[in-house]
Amino acid sequence: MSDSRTPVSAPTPVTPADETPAIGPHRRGVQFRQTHPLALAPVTPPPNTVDGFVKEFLHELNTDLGVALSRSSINDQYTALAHTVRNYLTARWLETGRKQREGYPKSVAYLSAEYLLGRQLGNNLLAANLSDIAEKALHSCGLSLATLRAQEVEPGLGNGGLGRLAACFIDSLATMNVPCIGYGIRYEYGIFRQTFVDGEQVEQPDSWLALGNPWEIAHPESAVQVNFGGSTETYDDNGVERTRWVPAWNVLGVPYNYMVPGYLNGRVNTLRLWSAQATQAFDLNIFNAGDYAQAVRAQTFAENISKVLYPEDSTPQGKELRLQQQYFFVACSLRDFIDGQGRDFDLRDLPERVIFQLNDTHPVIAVPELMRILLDERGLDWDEAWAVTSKCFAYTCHTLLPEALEVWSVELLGRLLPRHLEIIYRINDEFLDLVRETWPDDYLRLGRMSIIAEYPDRGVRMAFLATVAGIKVNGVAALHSQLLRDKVLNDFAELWPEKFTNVTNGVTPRRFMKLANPHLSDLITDAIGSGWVTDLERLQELAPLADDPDFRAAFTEAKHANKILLRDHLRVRDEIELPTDQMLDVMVKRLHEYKRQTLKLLHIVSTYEQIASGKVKAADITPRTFVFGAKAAPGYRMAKQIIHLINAVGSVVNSDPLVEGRLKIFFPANYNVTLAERLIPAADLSEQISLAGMEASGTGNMKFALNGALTIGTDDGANVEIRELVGDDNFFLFGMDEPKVADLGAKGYHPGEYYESNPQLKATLDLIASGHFSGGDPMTFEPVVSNLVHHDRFMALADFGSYVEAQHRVDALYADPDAWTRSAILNVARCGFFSSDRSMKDYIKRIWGTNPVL
Ligand code: NBG
Repeated sequence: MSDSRTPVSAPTPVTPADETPAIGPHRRGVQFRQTHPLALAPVTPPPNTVDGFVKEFLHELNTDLGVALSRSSINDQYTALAHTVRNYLTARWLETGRKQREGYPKSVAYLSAEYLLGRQLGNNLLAANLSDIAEKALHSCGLSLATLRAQEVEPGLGNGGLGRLAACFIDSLATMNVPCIGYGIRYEYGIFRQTFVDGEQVEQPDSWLALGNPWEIAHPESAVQVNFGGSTETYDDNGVERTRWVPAWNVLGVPYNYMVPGYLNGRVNTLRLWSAQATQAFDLNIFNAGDYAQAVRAQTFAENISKVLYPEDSTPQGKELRLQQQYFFVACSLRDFIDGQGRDFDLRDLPERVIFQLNDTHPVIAVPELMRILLDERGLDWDEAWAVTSKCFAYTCHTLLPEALEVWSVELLGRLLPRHLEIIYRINDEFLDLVRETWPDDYLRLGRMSIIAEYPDRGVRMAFLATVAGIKVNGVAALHSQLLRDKVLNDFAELWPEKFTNVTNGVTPRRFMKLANPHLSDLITDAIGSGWVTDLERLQELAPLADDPDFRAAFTEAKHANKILLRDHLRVRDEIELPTDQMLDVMVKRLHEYKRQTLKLLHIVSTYEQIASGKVKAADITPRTFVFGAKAAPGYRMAKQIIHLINAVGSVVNSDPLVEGRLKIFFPANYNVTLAERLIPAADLSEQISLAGMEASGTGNMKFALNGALTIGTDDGANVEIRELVGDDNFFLFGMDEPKVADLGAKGYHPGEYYESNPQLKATLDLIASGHFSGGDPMTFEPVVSNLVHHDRFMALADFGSYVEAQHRVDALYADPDAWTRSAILNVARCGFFSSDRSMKDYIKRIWGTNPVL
């Protein structure tokens, strides 16, 4: 036990020579005294008027970009506009920071390797209530806000739901006035840009920074050093044996700050993304000797760390560079947070200042990193360090697929982070002591629960480490949390039942309703006032209006207007001509077998086959437009073949006169947040058809329901809660539930039996197998068909019959527009629960404690 609290805080600063009390930042030793009245006054934003906005905009254009309006490019105008909006938010940002340092309220530090932010301009205008002023100001300069908005390249620093959730959460925390800092990685290349060549996915680099990024502010002077490799050694520290890490190499982490404005509340939180830089630009000796490439090798190597986002979703990528990325951003973030607490701060009080929320296992290496800081840098003993560390983290799990849980090989971890591996071993030893005490002689359990896996190779199970260290472990929907407790982390739940909790995901109504769907938003505001934007449960007040014919008509009109907007958008973006007078049936999400895009496709091909074979008259089917949007991980072959098949079916069906006016299939490439904002408000039917027990939550499902689409879905993830809230009459449920799936799996699943016994399913698969969609070549899609008929891990064939039957119910309801619209309105009215504001309240209540608020 260390008996003194002195060694814990950082070394005392050198006293300035003249002993005068310093004003201004101490951290870099800069001392200055303000005297000018303006320098002493609070920072103020530009005037909130059209003229004030124009002046600021022109100032940015002229002085920052150095161009006259008459000579400026659209990118100049967009950049100046972004800077202008930023300038309006700056005063609030500085004020938020000042208040933070004044009181040091407990903060949330959200650690996430991904943030799928979407475009910033519209959201920031909305948060600052500047949309109208900006529109008028630009108009008076002869410019259009819509054109400049279209110029923004969205920061695709995430793969899918997990990254988008992080973005929704930081929006909600700012809006709810909760001190939060988001930490992550500033990837130079985000999620790849998807294009199709002959229907096949081709990836292109996402050079989102090519035209500059007006939303970030770099602070190279505050770069943080991050070490890697080397070895550890012990030494004698006044009779105490201590360990230190002797690293072999290091890089710098340069912080880039982004504003995270709350909605109309004056708070602006920070998102801090780290960019890797070499500690030394190049080796001068080698350079002088003429080997230029070799001279910059170290630099290239270091900068690779934040070069590109791993495009994997729901399955981890066990690559060394990925572990480097994880440690890199976590080490920078912990250092940054701790340094920000001031010099005299005693790290033993850290749990009063922060909760580090671990967004999946990607940042879990933060646990041994904090231990290392406390033990090796601050001289705490093990028990003290663990007492602090085990109060600072909480872990959110986002998956159920066993193969998706990260395991790092001991060999790799030891090579890259030798001290961390030692610490992990010790954490595991102490933890296994506890397991032994609790269940003496239960060796199987010890093996099952050990943080270190022995098979197939020695590896560190990051989810277990997070569970052992976290104050809480949560799943992301009720069913998911229950399955975590009962299955994936069952031993841990027996040991610490109180550690496990649920927080159902949510989405931000600012971006996904107010910004994305102004038609519906205005209609809602006219009906119930504007309070719903920050208090989404108030949507309930819409429920009685489901029976009001005038409201229904207005609702239908808003949906139709959104279809027209989408049609216009896709016409330019993808040269697609979207029908606006029929059902729009949408499935957008990452391409993954468990999500079952193939099941959707089987339904489409089945409908087509029935017409093509004369079993059904084209005139008798409900006209539908199917839209897919999905990226496949570049190395995921089956997913890419499924994309190819969807496109192939689309090109045959779309050009077949037999189904003209009745069926269309579109697959706009490069589904992203920007496209989601256009598609979701226009959709009638939302496809949420994963195999029960596989989708942790889903958040697209919430966005669709809140925008007035009806869901056809399985009892999976948050679908379960959506259905419970909207009612069975307003949700098209189909398929096996999770216990049935488990039973069937245990009994032995034979997809061939479904193929043989369901003639419609057989005809459908046979049509694909015949080569009908591949120019007569039966081999092109043979792997997809044979995988379904012989393996079908996600039981698409087993659910096919029930799915088709549910689609008939969809058609029947759609045939009654009043009944359909009534249901759609009730979906909106009853889904207020799915606001990410509510998720944040649940985190505060169930995980973070009464603090942190205000
Ligand atoms: C995803 C799940 C989704 C869930 C999001 C956000 C990963 C690892 N998980 O179901 O697949 O909605 O996380 O929680 O990306």
